[in-house]
Amino acid sequence: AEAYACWLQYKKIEDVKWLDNYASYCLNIGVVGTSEIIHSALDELSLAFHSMFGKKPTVTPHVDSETSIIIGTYQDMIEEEFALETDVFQSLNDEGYILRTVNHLEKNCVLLVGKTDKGVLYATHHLLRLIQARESLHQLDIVEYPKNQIRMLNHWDNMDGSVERGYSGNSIFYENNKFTTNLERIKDYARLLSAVGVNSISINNVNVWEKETYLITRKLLQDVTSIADIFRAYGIRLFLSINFASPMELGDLSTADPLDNNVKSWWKDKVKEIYQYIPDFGGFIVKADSEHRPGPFSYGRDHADGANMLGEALEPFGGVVVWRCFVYNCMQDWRDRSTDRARAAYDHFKPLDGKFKDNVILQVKNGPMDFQVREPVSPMLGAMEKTNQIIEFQIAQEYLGQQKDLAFLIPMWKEVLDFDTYAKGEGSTVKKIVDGSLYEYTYSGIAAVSNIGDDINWTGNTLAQANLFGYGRLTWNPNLSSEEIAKEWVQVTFGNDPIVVETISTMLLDSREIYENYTTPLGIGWMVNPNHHYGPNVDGYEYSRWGTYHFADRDGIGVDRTIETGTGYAGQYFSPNKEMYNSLADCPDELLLFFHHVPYTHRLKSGETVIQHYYNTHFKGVEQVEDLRKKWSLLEGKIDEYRFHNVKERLHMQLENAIEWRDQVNTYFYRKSGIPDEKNRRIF
Ligand code: BDP
Repeated sequence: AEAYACWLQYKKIEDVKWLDNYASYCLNIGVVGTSEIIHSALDELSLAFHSMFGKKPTVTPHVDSETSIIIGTYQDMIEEEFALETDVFQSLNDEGYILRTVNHLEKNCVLLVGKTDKGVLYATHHLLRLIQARESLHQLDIVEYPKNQIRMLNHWDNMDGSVERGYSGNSIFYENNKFTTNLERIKDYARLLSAVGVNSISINNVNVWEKETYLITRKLLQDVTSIADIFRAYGIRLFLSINFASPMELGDLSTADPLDNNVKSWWKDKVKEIYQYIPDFGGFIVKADSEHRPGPFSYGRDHADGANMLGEALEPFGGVVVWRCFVYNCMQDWRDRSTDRARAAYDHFKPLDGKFKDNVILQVKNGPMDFQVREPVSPMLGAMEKTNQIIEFQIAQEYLGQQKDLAFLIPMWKEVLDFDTYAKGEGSTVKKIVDGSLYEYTYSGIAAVSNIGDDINWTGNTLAQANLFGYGRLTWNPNLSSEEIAKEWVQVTFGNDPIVVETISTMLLDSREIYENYTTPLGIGWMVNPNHHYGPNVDGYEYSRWGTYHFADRDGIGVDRTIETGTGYAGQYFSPNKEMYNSLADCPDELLLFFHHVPYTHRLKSGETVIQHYYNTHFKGVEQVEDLRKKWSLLEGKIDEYRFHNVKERLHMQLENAIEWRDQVNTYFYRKSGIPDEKNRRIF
């Protein structure tokens, strides 16, 4: 039960001091106004209070002298009665809220007012987090609103029930090429997501295969509608990934050319039909001309032609097109060094800036390659002044240990969001680009590939729940620190025992660096097994068509992406990042091999040589995993058995994986270079 509940534990409160503090507020709810979303908020409160205080709260559709929590939207509240400041609400966006302790009818009450009903729902969850973290309610004075407009999850679920890059069982949406009948689980998912502020979701893989192409047909739209209804009650808008070739695969057309009039009207009719089912449908996610998916290139058209055609169809209904920028040649010849996959998105899209319709949003992966443990920030971010952008993260740990190994991703995402692109001079951070403020985008925000499946604990490794939770929290407010998010998550998930909070927080916060240590430090990436991407295989992709090379030979390693002698990729950045990455002397150690090919004996800023750094980090990484295991074992008895054993087992797998990485990587580079470890440790 604990594993399934994630951050909605609502454990019974035993401590009398806290019970008194909370019970004085929580047993009498007065609601002003109503809506489906407010209903969800009330359900959550009732459930939580019942579970924490052992007593169901009374809910009345008005406020009276008994009321201890007052709930409603700004619109429905009487400003004077509750001393609401008009200017505060004017400054909030639609999802904002205030949470305040007030004196009403000579009684202390918690006032919970949303700018709209969505704000009410988010305020509710805020209150429940406070209680679960044992914060006092006596003097609340909180004004909150999300910093990012679109806060989306992308599912890579297929209708056969599999999940592309899924590490937690099968899809919760589909089984055997049909929609699931377990709608209760989808509702629980919606609850979890709304608790951390996610407001958009796409429910099928970006690779739209045959079955999923049919999601936009009458046969399946009824089922899609049922799912959309569930999410709507939690403030979440539904999107679908579409197949660009749908007019051919579903219609009788012989082309999907975006400039063809029949194609245009086919999409217009299709969109109209979808909105008859789902009036607030979000729009389409499109992976086009990428990894063998169809797109406008087949017709000699560009991405703007393709995206705008769909944008035109969605426009009358307020829908948007989320067009992915993960476009590159996945069939390149490894013998030909003239192309660089890292350059691809920028090369394709930069020339199109200004050509996209206003309801088209480009979705850009955080790095130029593909979700490696360390990549520079994509130079696309900041490069498109006139085109709406959202960033794409991957919560699913495809390249980060697949939810067997521990990797808390918040610190990595924070690095990205805090990165200064210098696009409009100093201070042009990625977070200002994706929150829309730098270029005043109409649409902006953050999307991420979800990491959940139908495993009992949703995420395979229970500690991977922290990434989904943290994604939501960070997307809501990118200024939260990794430490705050980690602590908050542990508290709502495992309770408030200081040893538990401290131990798990530390484990989380160190984990990404540990993973990097035993895998691919210095920004090199891709030494994984082909296809499934788990475990080491140093040359696994070295002679393949995917464009992911490390160029290790007997003398050195790294990809020369400099302007003078390399692929020129460094030139895609604004100054001074361009010069920094381009210069061997100035390039930060952690990205050195992403930008430069250097001899093994090259000295890092730390003073170590590259080869010695590799040996050191790989030995250290394994020791650190052993230490993680020790830390976890001390928690035995402090958390429930199921979750304790789940993580214990995963840490064991992680140790085996780390040892394999250490031994393969160290041996490989020792054999290539012939340079021994200075400390004479065992290399095979
Ligand atoms: C890669 C995945 C692949 C996805 C692709 C994408 O390996 O399964 O389809 O990204 O983002 O990371 O489209």
